[in-house]
Amino acid sequence: MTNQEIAKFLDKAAQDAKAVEQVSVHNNFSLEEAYEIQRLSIKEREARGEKIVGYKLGFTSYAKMEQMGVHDLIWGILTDEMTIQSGDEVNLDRWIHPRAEPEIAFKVKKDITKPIALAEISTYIDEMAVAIEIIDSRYKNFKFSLKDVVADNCSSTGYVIGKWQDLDIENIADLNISLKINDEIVEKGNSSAILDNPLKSVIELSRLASEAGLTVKKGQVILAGAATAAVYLKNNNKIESELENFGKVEFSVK
Ligand code: OOG
Ligand code: MG
Repeated sequence: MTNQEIAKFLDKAAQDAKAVEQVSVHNNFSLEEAYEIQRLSIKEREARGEKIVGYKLGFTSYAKMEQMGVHDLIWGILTDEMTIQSGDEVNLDRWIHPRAEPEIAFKVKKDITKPIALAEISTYIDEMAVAIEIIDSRYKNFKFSLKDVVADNCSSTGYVIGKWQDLDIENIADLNISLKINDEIVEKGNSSAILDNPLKSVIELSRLASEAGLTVKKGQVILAGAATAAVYLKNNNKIESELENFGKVEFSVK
């Protein structure tokens, strides 16, 4: 398949909620091309009217790297179609084998057009919130190589964001975060697990986006990557994430 064909193939797998074979098994493509495939798959979404609303980083914590067996930082694109409102109930059938993970979200205050340094973060980021990311690999058994997961837009499929609050630079690198399913804690971690400081995810994104010639725009959202492993969702689950000092966010599945 050409890169364009692979992009359409993965886009269709997502739309049909049907797992497919890892595309790298029968197709030879580089990591750079995997990102091109990712962008082409987003173009399919844009052609259907979806809008890019932000970016996500993946494998920014050891817990996630170990769970999935991929040890390189990755980045993907979020569209408005993936947004789930806080408190919503959604149907589990829209996904293949969804997992949830607790995340920290940042809001972009000023266009990021170049690699930025941690010291200038407050120029570019002014708000943060607790979030939940729903990931749903399009690959059978949720198994993939680095190139496969990148081509598949890093398993992106949904996210829920809590109340936006002022960025707390002072404490951001030491906040407890947890994931609860039906009121029971299933994952517990600390924000330090995310690259020692989740703001470093923004720094990494600024570098990667600028290498790719992309601007991370004012108002867009950045998910820093999960601090803990992800958990499979089942029917009638209420999923809640709590971030120390920043409250909770929840949604549920039928
Ligand atoms: C890939 C996405 C990783 C994170 O927060 O580390 C990710 C996956 O685990 O399927 O979103
Ligand atoms: Mg994630």
